[in-house]
Amino acid sequence: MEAKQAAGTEAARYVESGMKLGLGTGSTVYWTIRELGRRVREEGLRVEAVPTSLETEKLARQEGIPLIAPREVAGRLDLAIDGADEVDPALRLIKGGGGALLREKLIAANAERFIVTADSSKCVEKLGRFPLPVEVVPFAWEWTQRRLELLGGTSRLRLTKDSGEEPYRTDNGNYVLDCAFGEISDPAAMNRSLLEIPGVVENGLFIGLAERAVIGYTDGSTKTLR
Ligand code: ABF
Repeated sequence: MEAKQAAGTEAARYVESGMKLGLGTGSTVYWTIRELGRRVREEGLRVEAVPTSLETEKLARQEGIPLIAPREVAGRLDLAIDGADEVDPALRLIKGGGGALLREKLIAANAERFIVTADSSKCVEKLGRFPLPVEVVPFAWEWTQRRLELLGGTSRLRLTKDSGEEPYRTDNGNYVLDCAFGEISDPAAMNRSLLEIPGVVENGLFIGLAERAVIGYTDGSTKTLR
């Protein structure tokens, strides 16, 4: 069993019948969704889920996992499970490589518990080796980019994979600037600075949201960081 499958499958163990879930995006949480689908079909697991992306919505439907809209969740979600691009020892994350960071942060912030699942290559001592995704409105994005780069780095407008020229659009119709800031010494401060820039909608720094991380290794073993 490879590392992503081990981590994603293990993360599904935290799900109990009756839960309202937030289901994330990416190739690790893919295995969480597959395992939940198996439990729904074979064990009668009763859950309802809010997907964080159109990609996850499609996969969850295929797996027979009942889906609900955010407005159908009276209070907070019971549990959100999602992947990450980087995880530091304090469980601070960089997310958004998959472009779903805004909905992912909304769901993680509105869940009683948020568990992140990743293969061990995502574990870092300091965040920032992975370019930080920042979601920006398309209007005057070049002005926003200039303000972002004053924080000390370079950034690139994310393009669609196929065309290579068209700007990538998030599910919310926005652009993504991938920002190479280098090592981020104070992620919380960086998060605040980014959110003060007009035109920035959200960024991929998840601070103080994850309560544990399920990490998978190439030998199929997993470890839980708290
Ligand atoms: C998603 O999971 C994104 O935030 C992040 O980019 C991705 C991690 O990718 P993967 O699990 O495919 O390695 O939530």
